[in-house]
Amino acid sequence: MTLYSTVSCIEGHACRMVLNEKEVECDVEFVNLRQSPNPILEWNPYGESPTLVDREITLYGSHIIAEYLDDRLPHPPLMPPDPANRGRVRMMIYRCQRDWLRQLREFDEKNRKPSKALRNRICRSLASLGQFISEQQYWLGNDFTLVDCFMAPLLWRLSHYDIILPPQLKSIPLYANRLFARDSFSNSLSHVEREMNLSWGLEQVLALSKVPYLIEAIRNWAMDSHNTPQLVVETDFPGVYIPPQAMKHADNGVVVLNIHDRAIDKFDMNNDRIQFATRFSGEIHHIHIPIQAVLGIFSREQHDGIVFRSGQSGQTEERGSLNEPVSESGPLEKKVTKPHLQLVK
Ligand SMILES: N[C@@H](CCC(=O)N[C@@H](CS)C(=O)NCC(=O)O)C(=O)O
Repeated sequence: MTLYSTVSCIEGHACRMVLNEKEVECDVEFVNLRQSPNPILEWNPYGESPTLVDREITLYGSHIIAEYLDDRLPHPPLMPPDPANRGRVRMMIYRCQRDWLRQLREFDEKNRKPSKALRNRICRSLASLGQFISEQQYWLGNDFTLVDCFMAPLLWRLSHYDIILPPQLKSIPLYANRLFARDSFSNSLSHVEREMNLSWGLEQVLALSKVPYLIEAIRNWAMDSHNTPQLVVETDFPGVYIPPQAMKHADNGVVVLNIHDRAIDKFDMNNDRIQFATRFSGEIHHIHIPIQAVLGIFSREQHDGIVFRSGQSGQTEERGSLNEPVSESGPLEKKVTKPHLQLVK
């Protein structure tokens, strides 16, 4: 089996990652399409990278190659078993190719950096399509699929294309690091691709945010001191789910929630998100807050705690009255005046 690919082709990179996931013996031949005659024309009438030759069959179109490899080499499976989820994988690869890979390639072919408009568009669409990534390991859920083999080469190239994700969108870099740490990814890189993101090894060290550890510490300190730990949350942050009854009391895109064990149930925090259940008007609601949406945490009684960052409004620790109380029972908090918070960078 031979895969022909250029040294920097994004789609070729995706197929190389699939091959490495399958741990199959395959020759990867790096080709130069500018050579005359184009070496791929022998196999593919379009002369495009990637092209796969496997015994008597030749395939091109990266999604076709990727699915063929998954059919031909079933372990580990990279497609879900059921038709609906297989359809989701196919749709996401289609969108990834159409909205991102093809457009970036067009700039590459002209030897130009992508326009600012395209970079902004990619940033926005990554943010909106990737907003659930903080709840799961991979793009479509907790199973690694072919979609991740297409996302990895794209995410690897973001800094190369000067596409800078907003700092509050940390779940995508965390997801990217999860992909880059796979052997199949590092083994799939050509020497040119390896140089595209030299800072990755350093950034990886930052992958574990200290924020959840600090939230846990301040929450425990407040509860052990018979005080009330209050979480300050940016309500518009993608992936925040707070029931409408609580949202009504948000002030300037910020809501303060009592997260004392007495006020909530099933508090569950990991490096990406906080979840808990609470009651409003006797009804149980499940709250979901990506860690990046947390602006700070402090004790209501001592007005002491930590600010992680300011909200979109630009206010910082000098934020005074955050919102009015609704009831003593739910997690909504009483008016807070000038907590003495320390800004943690
Ligand atoms: N839709 C194709 C696109 C493949 C493609 O256009 N590849 C580029 C290289 S990344 C190419 O071969 N361009 C032709 C050229 O540079 O002459 C796929 O997904 O494989």
